[in-house]
Amino acid sequence: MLAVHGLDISYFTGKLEGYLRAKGLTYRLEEMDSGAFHRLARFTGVRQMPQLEMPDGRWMTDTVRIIDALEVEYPAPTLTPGDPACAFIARLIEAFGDEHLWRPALYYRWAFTDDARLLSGRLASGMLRDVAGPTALKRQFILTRQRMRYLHGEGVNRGNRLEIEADYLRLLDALEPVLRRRDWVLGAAPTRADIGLFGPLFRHFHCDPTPGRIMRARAPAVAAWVTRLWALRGADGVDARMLKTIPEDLAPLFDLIRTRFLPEMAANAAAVAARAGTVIHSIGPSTTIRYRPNPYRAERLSRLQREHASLAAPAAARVATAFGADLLLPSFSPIAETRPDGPAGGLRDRWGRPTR
Ligand SMILES: N[C@@H](CCC(=O)N[C@@H](CS)C(=O)NCC(=O)O)C(=O)O
Repeated sequence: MLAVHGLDISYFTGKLEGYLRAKGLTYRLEEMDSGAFHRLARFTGVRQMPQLEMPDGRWMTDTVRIIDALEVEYPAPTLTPGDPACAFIARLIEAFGDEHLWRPALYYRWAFTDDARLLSGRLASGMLRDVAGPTALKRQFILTRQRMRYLHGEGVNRGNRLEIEADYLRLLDALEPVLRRRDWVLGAAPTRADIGLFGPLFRHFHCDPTPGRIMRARAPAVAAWVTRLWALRGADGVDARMLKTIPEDLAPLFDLIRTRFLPEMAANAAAVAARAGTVIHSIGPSTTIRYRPNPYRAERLSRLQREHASLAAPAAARVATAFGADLLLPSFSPIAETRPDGPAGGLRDRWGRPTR
């Protein structure tokens, strides 16, 4: 049986669980403690969760690479649309879910008292169960670490927090009418677009107290979609291969991707390429965000660019029409993949930075 090593409050563990449920693949969740977090990284070269243990003893990490591999190893039901334009859009929405929604998801978890108290308690008794010491101290350690890394470290401050909240509220407003009309983001079958959005929308926005309250009041159809995806045991006879058209009602979501996500990905990639110390990016009228460049994200944009470049002209034209722009991806020199597939290239962290 597949074993997912992670936590039941983790964004990317939730994304992988959603994917396995949509595929109808049986798995068990092994709750990581801090020792396992360090130990298991030796199998894959990346210190992060989830780490996936395959029945034949192989280890994999990075949900994008895992899903790429499992889509080949377990082809049915597929979550990859047969139509190349739809397949590209699904991957783009997945990347938006993975990378752009990370900041608002972490912000809602660690900036609000109720959420931070609940989740620091969960991490103290779960992830840090193998560390000796009083729970109150462990909780304080977690609170300080997470706020440093995921508020300060992701560039959140009092001046830009409303823009970060807007990312969540606009997402709900973009998805609510779509999910009132149909079950899945791209049509009658779940795809990687649903899976990518599921990480933040399930584990953070749906389950954490503050964004959960907002979701229930503002976007009940999104809340229903979260539980619909969680309840899947295989795609129930529907298959993404049937999806052939890019739905027009996704325009508000594409707008967020075009105006909020891709420009920031490009600014980050330019900073990585220039070996700059800081990304400085404008995210609203007189609102900027500053943070340390993220090499993993730069690679992710390169990957999207390569996939976009490999589309045949008619598919690329349909993608351009859907996005209302000729140029989907900002142009800059693609960054070569530097992340190792295994531990041979040394240990890295979730940002793609070398670590020990
Ligand atoms: N790109 C990775 C991201 C995985 C990731 O960021 N996982 C988070 C938990 S949801 C993590 O391991 N954080 C480690 C830390 O906080 O140091 C994927 O797709 O799996």
